[in-house]
Amino acid sequence: MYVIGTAGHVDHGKSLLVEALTGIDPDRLREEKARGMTIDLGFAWLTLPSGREVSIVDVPGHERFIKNMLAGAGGIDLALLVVAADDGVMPQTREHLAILDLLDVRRGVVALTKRDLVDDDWLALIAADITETLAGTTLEGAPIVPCSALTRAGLDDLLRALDAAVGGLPPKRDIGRPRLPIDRAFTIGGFGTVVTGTLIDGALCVGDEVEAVPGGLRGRVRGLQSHRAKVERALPGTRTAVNIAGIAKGELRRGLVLAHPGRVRATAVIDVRLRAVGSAPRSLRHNARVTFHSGADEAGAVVRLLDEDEVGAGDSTWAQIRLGTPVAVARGDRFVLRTPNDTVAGGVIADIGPKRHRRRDPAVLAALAAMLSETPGEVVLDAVGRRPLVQHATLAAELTLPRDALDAALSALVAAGAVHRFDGAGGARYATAAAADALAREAAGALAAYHRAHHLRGGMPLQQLRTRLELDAVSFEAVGATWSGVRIRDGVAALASFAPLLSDDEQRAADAYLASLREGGTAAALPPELLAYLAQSGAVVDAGGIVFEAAAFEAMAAAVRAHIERHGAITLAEARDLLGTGRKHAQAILEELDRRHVTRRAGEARVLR
Ligand SMILES: Nc1nc2c(ncn2[C@@H]2O[C@H](COP(=O)(O)OP(=O)(O)O)[C@@H](O)[C@H]2O)c(=O)[nH]1
Ligand SMILES: [Mg+2]
Repeated sequence: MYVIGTAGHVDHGKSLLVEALTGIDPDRLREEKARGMTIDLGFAWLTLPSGREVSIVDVPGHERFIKNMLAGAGGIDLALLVVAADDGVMPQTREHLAILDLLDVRRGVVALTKRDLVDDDWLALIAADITETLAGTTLEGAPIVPCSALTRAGLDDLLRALDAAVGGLPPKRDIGRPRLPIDRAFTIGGFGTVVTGTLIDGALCVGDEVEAVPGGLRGRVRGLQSHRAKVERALPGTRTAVNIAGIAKGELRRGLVLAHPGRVRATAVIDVRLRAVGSAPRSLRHNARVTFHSGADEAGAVVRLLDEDEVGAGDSTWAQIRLGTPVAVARGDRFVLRTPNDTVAGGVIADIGPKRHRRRDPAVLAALAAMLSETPGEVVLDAVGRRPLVQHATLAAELTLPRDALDAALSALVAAGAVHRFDGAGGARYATAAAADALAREAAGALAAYHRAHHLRGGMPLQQLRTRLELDAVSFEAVGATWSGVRIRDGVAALASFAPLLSDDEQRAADAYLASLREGGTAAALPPELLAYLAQSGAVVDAGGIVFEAAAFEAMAAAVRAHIERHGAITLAEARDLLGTGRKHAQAILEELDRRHVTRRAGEARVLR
């Protein structure tokens, strides 16, 4: 399915021609009918002689409504440039043509309409002028078809020319990531919220979860229509009306993009290749304030020229555009820049997640050129390298690459060793080899430092290491599992080569402590780290602050267990008598056995679990 968009000066006969071709009056607003002038976008459709069905978007020609024209032109495949034979090429003929050129609309047909108003000589003169005007634009050489919407003369020729042009269009891209730039949002009684737009980049199905970007409002596709007919699945290229459950109309507006949740993101900074229009009255300067138009959206913007101080008419350069409000765009999308009265420039988006660049930095300019060079490997490597670790879904949302091209590029990079893949919950994560090495090195360094500071501890708490590396829990687990030199066990990480080892002084203190425990004496307090080490290594049992030599504790535990087996239960007083200790020690032992799930309380006594 393809979309034809009208273009041309106000009053040149665009809307009447659409009605003559389709039987549908595209001027649907009361105000449009009253003023006899198109204000906002109009929509119609048509079956061509070949049997192909196409959509038509009719745009306003008046310069006051050029932003509506831009919203419509953002999604078209083919231009129907309408020129009134009596008037000839006029200012918005040129401006619309410049916009089509900047948007890279490469196919078109010129309808030289109102043919009934002029003679053959005049018609030839105007046709020659049009040919000259098209020269050097994407529509150079487009067929010019004299016709009249009033008398219907030439309309068959026009349909044939449109049919031939549509037949030469490339198939619509399907990268499995549908986007619907919204051009209308309204409510229908009993149905709720409906949005319309031209679906691109993938199919949308009834039942799909959707998100409006920017803003992130979520809903579900309750119904789909194309050309007033119900469909279960809308394909890329179709004019689509989406009935959404879960989002109120008031929360939606022209310019937002409907997509599957998380698959399309909004950005307020983009890097672009831009070209100043050939007829620009003055140069576009560094830091110029403009209005940015892309898809059906617009936003105030500042243009930072990265390689020049100004761009002259017809010249191209690299720029970073900073937007006043975020827009949902993708790499490769086209855009137009306007000042209040003029279309000044336009071009293609190279990057939707750039850093702030130093101006005139050759490395930045080379990287941008690579972004547009369409070699997926370089683009993917660059995108992976922007952060230590990235999820597959994030890459897919950032890059305008078909899913299989992204996967193929990732596999090739992984096979070549340039990118490391980490499997974990929620899908694979990727890091450049350099970033993966840096993470492993940082972990090893952090552990070595930790072992030096705490040579008696078994290792560094995982939480602490993870925070140090600035990784989320799932990423940390996926990456940590690949470190061969690191042991992760019982909530701590340690270098594989590390084992806690006592110094001579510590060994002496520990020996003295154990000896005094064995003799039943009250040992001098031990530094907590050393005591923890002795407990960890199994030499002592720390029963809630009362320390026993391990062998003594085990013997008393066995006695308690045997007593319960014989008598069914044991009380604190019985335990004290049995063990020949004070009440405090007996209590500590019983509570430790509770903690170890050997016993449990039953009233005043304890029984086996
Ligand atoms: N004589 C004549 N008048 C036309 C023709 N097409 C349109 N018009 C008239 O031109 C005026 C503007 O037409 P419209 O379709 O609204 O122009 P738009 O602003 O380009 O959409 C209207 O009064 C139409 O009736 C035509 O082929 N012949
Ligand atoms: Mg009109």
